[in-house]
Amino acid sequence: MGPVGRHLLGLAVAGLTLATGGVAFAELGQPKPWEWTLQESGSPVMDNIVWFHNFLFVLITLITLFVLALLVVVVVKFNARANPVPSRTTHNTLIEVAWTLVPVLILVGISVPSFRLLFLELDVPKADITIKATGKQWYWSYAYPDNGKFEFDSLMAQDKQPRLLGVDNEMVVPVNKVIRVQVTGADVIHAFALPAFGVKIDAIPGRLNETWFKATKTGMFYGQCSELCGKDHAFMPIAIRVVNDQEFASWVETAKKKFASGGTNTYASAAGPTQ
Ligand SMILES: [Cu+2]
Repeated sequence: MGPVGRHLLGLAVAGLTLATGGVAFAELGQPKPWEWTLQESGSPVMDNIVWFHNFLFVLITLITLFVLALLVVVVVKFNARANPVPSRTTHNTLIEVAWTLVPVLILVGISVPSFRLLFLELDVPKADITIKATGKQWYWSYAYPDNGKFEFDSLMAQDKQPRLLGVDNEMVVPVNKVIRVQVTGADVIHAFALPAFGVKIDAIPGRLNETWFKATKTGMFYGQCSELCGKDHAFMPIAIRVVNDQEFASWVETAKKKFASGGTNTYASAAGPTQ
């Protein structure tokens, strides 16, 4: 076998390994090897984002094909050989009205679902549970103000899979409940992002941003800090475990005890140093 053949064989083996690896690790709520689509949706907001993405994709494809067709017509019909005496036309009212009106109508057609989606993301519906997520250099803290006022830190765990996404303490939420997430930063600007829920919002010191999600499937969902925040920005993943109501209730009981001493901030400082 020549060097080219060996090269091709190597590529085939690598491809096969990646393909089987992809199948082995193909799980919900996390990126997959060679993924070229959006992550599978796990919330109503993400369903809408996927729809909007597909809608725009069809639209831009049609527009691009239309412009390409016009270009081809110009190249074929109006080149110097085919059309030696060019027209000296400079104005055409009908065409000018059309090429102004049609793009306006297309943009209005885009803006309607676009604004609907923006409001869906940022108008928080009546929440079942509120969780406060605080971005810190370089980890997240999650507080549960209406479930026993505990707070805990969530740090990347080197020994956990998926690599760079597993954490020691996951955020735990019940399935099919509206979770309001209040997001802030303790030191610099971070961003709380979870692709499968269609959530991405800045965590800004001194400001409380709000977003929400309703997980429609149980399982693990992963995201990452999405605002460059310092040297370990790449190592502060967001891991959310979606469970059923009973599991959530029993987790809350365990968490109340486990995290009684608190995370690093919210309640500790509010309660004073004696607590
Ligand atoms: Cu960051």
